Amino acid sequence: MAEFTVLRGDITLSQVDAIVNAANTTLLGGGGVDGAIHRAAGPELFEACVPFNGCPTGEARITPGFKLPAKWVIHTPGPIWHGGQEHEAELLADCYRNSLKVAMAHDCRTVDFPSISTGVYGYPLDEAAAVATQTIATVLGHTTTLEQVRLVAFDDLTATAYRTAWANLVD
Ligand code: AR6
Repeated sequence: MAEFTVLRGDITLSQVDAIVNAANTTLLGGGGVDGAIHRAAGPELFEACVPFNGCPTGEARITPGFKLPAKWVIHTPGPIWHGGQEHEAELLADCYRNSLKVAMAHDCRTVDFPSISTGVYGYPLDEAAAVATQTIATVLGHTTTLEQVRLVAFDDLTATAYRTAWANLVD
């Protein structure tokens, strides 16, 4: 079975088939990891996103990585946290599931995710980590093509939350 790991790092440096971008529904860039990815990839990434005309929350779109070490960027707008009663968990699960689906459709074997929605979008970290790890585990249980999926955490608190959530799943 494909492996899942959590590491501390900067996803713009990931040498993998695809990195996932925690985008917004315009797909035209922003702050946080989205801004970092667009800066590192160069202006061609913005140009490649324009024709999509945006993307609904939970869906995913793919572009080349341009100047990034990653071959592809998969853009997915996460849900904004509104207290948990507005389908946030379903939408967050959709982000992970649809991103991996697009990755597999493009023959990716290695995929890195940031912690979608837990920055500006305010999704509580432990709850987001539980949804993310459960969704990734389900996909990994069914894939024959993916080899490695990683969660690239920008800080220790985030890394710990995903490691704990993964350990709680395996139990
Ligand atoms: N590598 C890995 N993780 C990072 C990096 C990086 N280089 N930079 C930040 N993070 P956020 P969201 C972490 O706010 O909550 C944007 O403006 C960060 O510490 O980037 O989904 C978009 O355009 C946090 O743990 O994404 C949207 O408008 C995680 O990435 C909105 O923010 C996600 O934080 C999306 O908000």
